[in-house]
Amino acid sequence: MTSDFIVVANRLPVDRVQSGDQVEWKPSPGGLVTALKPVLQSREGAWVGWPGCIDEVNVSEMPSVKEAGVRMLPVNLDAGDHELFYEGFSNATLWPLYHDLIVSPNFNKAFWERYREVNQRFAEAVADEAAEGATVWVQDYQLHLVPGELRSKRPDLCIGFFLHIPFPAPELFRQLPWRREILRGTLGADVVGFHTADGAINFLDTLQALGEDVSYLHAEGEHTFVRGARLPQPGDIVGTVRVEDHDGTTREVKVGVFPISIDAAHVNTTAMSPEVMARTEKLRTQLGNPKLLLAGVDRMDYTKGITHRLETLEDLLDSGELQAQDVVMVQVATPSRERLEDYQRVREEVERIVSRINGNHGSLGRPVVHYTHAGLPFEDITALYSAADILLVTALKDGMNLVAKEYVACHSDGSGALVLSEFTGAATQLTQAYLCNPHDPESTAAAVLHAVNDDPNSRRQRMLNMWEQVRAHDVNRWAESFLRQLQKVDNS
Ligand code: ADQ
Repeated sequence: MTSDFIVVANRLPVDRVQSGDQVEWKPSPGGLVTALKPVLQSREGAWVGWPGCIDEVNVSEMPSVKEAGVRMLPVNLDAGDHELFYEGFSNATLWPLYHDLIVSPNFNKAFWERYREVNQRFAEAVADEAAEGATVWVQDYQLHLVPGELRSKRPDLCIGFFLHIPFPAPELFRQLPWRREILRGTLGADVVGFHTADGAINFLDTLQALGEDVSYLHAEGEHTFVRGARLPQPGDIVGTVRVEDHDGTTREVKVGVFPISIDAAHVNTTAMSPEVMARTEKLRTQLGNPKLLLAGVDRMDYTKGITHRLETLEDLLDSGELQAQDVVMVQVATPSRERLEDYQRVREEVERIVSRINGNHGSLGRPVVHYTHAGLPFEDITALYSAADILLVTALKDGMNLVAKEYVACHSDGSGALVLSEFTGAATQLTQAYLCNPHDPESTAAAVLHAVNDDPNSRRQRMLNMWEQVRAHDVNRWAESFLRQLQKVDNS
């Protein structure tokens, strides 16, 4: 029992790179680890998570604090855990259910049972590590049961839970056969956080529908939250839930809105560095210096609406509203969850549309769409953001979407334009984007044409306003606002 502050997430923020017999660990520089490093370092901190491989890894094999900047504690998953807990319950049940059933969730008892077991394992690892009265911050949908498990093992802990993906409307969530267990597990936390007010309210409404004692702090009348009456601000608590623990004691759980963000200064500095600026120039030249460069950057996931945006481009080319000789689009899609059928299907569909557009509108040596199914180094991603005249974020549903914020951070000079789906958490903050409904092809086409034809001053002002928003609400502010709420809790 040594750590005063523990982050627990499905993945550790390091990648294991094996070349021959040599194993090396590389820190994976995500926003989350950047934001949490100062807290982890200033309080005896640790990060508990899966090291990303199915071989058994010992603590002694993990990179030292000096190398990784953070103390890493591995929770091992075997091939069966990976299939049933990670690919199964996390990504074939909860992921589609929480993203409004874009594909059908697989309700499978074997998935659920393994999810429960693996969550118990994560909770045990944390319970063994946490010092008396420590703060534990549990991340995301893979670990819904960890707060509840921890609460029963270690009532002295102060526990936070943050969901990185949307929380669906009660009518959808209630389909889940294990809905009560998931809710009860989550309510083991003292503070439960969502990106948006809709997520927080959906969670509270679901609890109320299932008979929990819920009160909404910004209520106009008892138990009614008037949506839009007063938009909750980042860091606001939207409601509380009174819960009774196994030992008969009652507690209050606070439910709040904490929109995540990026390390805006770091992304901006990267984009402005001479190396990345040179790469940006080179990229535009390689692409033939088109009049209009469009870009899409995503994980290959059916929630991201990649096929929808490609079809919009195709419509605009077919109708002659955009001319093939003027336009180039770059679509970069990182491989993701490749063993799942729905992911294979979306990849095939994306590739079919790309080749149809190039077949109909490209010419030899001059494709309209440049597509790669690969993860790129962050410097290349920032060069692409900087080069692109318009970034297309057309997610059908997305908790936040950090890509939109990264793009804005690369355009602090007011260049560029962002076409952004209304169904992203980012749209609640980046209200100056050219917003679209990706389910409606005409709406997306209109947003693209608006961005192209807008008065340059108005377009510039939109981007400058969004940069102000992203700069002021960076990932540090997100972490601080959540931890501030958690620090107010006293379980002693
Ligand atoms: P994701 O669904 O993974 O995250 P997003 O927020 O857009 O989506 O983050 C993707 C990250 O991956 C970005 O930092 C981006 O730069 C990087 N990336 C994307 N494509 C890449 C490529 N081809 N090569 C290299 N890097 C690439 C989940 C939720 C989101 C929520 C985040 C954080 O689904 O809604 O915003 O968590 O809470």
